[in-house]
Amino acid sequence: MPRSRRLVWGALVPVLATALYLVWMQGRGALPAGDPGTAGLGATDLTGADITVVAADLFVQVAAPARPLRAFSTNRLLFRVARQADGADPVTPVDPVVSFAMTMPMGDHRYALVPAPTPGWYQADVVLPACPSGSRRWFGTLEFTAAGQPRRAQFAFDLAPKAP
Ligand SMILES: [Cu+2]
Repeated sequence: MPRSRRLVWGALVPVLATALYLVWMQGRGALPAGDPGTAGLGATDLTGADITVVAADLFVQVAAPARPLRAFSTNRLLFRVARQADGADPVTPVDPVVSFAMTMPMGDHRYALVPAPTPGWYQADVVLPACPSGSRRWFGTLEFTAAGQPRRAQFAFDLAPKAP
């Protein structure tokens, strides 16, 4: 390999390794969250950090004021819709409903969102069962209408056991 190419690779490999590590840590929710809802742009795992989920041309901030999310407990989830990734230019979602499912049938879990005390945010107090299989992985789907168009944003999280 020519010396110049070795130099290029020598410079690129640490950068790529660092970027992959950061993406991996972000995915694990191990990195500290900055502004609520904007730290995890593009991430879909709510387990360890608040996230911003892309919904077509809109962005949905999803926040959990209290963690861990637990089975058979009231878990408050907060949602905010905006045209910008940083939460600027908020959008009022029409008829927002969040529903929850696992990979196996777990019953119907749907919540109509209500306005939260903080303007621009909508909330649901969610109670979900523990899975008999032992799996903790749940999938959330937020559906709403904006500008006459149906929108959908999806995310996932692990549900911790009920507090002892
Ligand atoms: Cu299940």
